[in-house]
Amino acid sequence: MRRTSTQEAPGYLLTFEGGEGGGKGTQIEGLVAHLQSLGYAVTQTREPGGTRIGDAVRRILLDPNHRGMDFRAEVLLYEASRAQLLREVIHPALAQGHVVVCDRFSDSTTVYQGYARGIDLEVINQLNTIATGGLRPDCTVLLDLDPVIGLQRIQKRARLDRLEGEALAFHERVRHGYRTLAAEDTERFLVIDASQPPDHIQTALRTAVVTRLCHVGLMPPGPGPDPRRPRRARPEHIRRP
Ligand code: ATM
Repeated sequence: MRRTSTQEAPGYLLTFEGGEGGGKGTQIEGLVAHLQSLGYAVTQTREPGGTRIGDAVRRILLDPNHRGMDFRAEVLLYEASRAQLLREVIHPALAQGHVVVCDRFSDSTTVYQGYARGIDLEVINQLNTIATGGLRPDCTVLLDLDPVIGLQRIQKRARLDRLEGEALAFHERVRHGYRTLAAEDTERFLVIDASQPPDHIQTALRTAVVTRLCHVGLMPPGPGPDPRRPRRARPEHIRRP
């Protein structure tokens, strides 16, 4: 049985969310490889960024020299990157029936600019709707972690970006925001305790995601072609097994 959500396209939008140091990148890489090995056509992307224009916006947003950025400028830049990503990557991939795995989406704006910065949540909802045209993820994985642990993990990095350098209280509000959203929409959110060992998380994630895909009628298509066989080049953001 296919889902009856607002989306008409045959694909599936899976987003990843969470605060700093939760291991999103590692978990996404492992899950994408697994889904591809099962024969799913997967498009992997991220926010902010994922397009040439979006990557340029990302550099502006995360530059630690831009500490004086106005909150309204910040939120509009995130939405600008999102609108471009939908047009260039997400809509075309969903139309082709891909599983789109996106590292962050509109929930990040609700949480970082809404809950953490304090911009009115109704305004954020309106801006999100303008950028997404109302498209909502089919499933959102929340890697939930105490920010004290998350920030300890990222302190080892040589240079922190503009948002990573925010005070602990900011990151506490981020966590509270995510947990609130997840509690309000238990059907969409898959909350995972990110303090567990990464391989435990990956095992649970694979099972939960494939179960959800099957639930909407997207059964594993079967192993993909032999990876050693030469294939026609595809645009970088469109990955198929
Ligand atoms: P990653 O670190 O996950 O690549 O995300 C970049 C930062 O952008 C992240 N910050 N920290 N710390 C979260 C932030 N962000 C927002 O504040 N609002 C948004 O809408 C998005 C997509 C990301």
